[in-house]
Amino acid sequence: METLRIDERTRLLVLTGAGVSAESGIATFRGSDGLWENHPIEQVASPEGFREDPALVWHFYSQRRAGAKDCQPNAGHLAISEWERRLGDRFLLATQNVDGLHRQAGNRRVVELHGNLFTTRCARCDRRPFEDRTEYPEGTVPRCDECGGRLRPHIVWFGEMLEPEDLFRVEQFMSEEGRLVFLAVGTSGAVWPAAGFVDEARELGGETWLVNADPAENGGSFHRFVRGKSGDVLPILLEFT
Ligand code: BV8
Ligand code: ZN
Repeated sequence: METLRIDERTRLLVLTGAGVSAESGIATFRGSDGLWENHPIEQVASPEGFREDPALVWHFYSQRRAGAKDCQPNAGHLAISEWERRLGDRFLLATQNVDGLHRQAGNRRVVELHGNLFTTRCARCDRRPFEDRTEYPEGTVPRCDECGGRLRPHIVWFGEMLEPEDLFRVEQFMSEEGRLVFLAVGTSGAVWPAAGFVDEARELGGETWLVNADPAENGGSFHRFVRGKSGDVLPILLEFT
């Protein structure tokens, strides 16, 4: 396997997707061929879906909270956390995952591009999003105790913009001085704008790597592709950096 070289000028940007959490027992999106209880995920994870049937959407997220709450980080998460420990501010992690496992594995320089499963906010007033691990019983739509509006998961749904400051933080990191290495792990490269990061990294002269169990939709954009499970491959890459 080619070696991922990291020297004192290297700045490592890691992007993760659902594949990194698969070995922790969390289902990927493509694995369930994009369906949840016969609903296309793009439909349930959307503002339209929430307007149409908020109880169904809360049932979907309550089930995912139940499924994720006892999961532990795996060897892939731990390798990514070790890279942060070694590189400090020459490391940044952008994750598409909402399961919180990277923080549990020790990462602190994390941008949760698509939000967090265990955080809830009010769909009406601008009270701060708050930690909420509640698995709401089927049929309930929790209400805001400040304005009476509907509560919603603090998740970026399909058709919703990502937080501008999150995207800015990733762009800023990519464009700073040094030798940029971009490593995408466990992502099918299907969802934008995260799927476009590899193109930006290349334009900035970065060396781009993909570690994934299968070929990805944007796989052709990467200089290197290492096919395999992140829990197996990342510890080996780490050992040689
Ligand atoms: C936006 C929160 C501006 C939800 C998520 C064209 C038409 C229509 C829409 C669009 C379009 N072009 C762009 C868009 C917009 C859309 C999009 O990209 N759609 C896609 C489907 C075409 N993007 C958006 O809407 C984004 N917002 O663009 O705003 C805008 C506004 C209005 C209109 C247009 C544009 C918002 C995107 C965020 C959506 N929210 N998550 C939730 O989680 O409940 S995305 C969600 O799906 C996940 O967060 C995750 O990011 C994504 C699934 O992707 P992956 O993480 O890659 O997971 P996946 O299962 O796909 O792949 C796993 C991979 O791992 C596989 O390849 C597998 O081989 C591999 N694997 C498995 N096991 C392992 C492994 N690899 C290694 N080791 C293993 N063990
Ligand atoms: Zn409110």
